[in-house]
Amino acid sequence: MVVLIFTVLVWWFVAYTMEKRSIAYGPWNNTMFMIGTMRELITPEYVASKTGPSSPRDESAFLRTDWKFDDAMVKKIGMPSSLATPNKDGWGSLYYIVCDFNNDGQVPNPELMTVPPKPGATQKELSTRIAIFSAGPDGDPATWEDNVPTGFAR
Ligand SMILES: [Ca+2]
Repeated sequence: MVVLIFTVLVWWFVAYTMEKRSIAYGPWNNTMFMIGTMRELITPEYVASKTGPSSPRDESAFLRTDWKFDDAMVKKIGMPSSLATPNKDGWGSLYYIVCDFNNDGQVPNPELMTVPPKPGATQKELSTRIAIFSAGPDGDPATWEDNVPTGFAR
């Protein structure tokens, strides 16, 4: 009987702390994971195929993930029961994406594209084909301290 009560108490405590943790860290961790896999799997060509031929191929403008990902890509990106999805971050906002559409292996640094830019940011170009970030819990891309990631330049 004592063992049973003890087991129930331990179970309750573990369930309680796990729930608290998932509330506190869920959106962050889910968003970080999602951005990590999307950065690996999504290419500018994929983005172009989703946004359609009439959409401008402008590297210096933010794209938002308001297109429909095909099921195969959603499956690849994966992460069942995540708060964050390939379309929206853990706080329900679309991601910000910058793509290397002219295929020179560089994109403008998103830190300089927000209004105002990230304080102290100077690096104009990043050596990558795609940059993805979340505006964080405040939903404002210009407040970099809560963005995921919090910056791009090294
Ligand atoms: Ca922000």
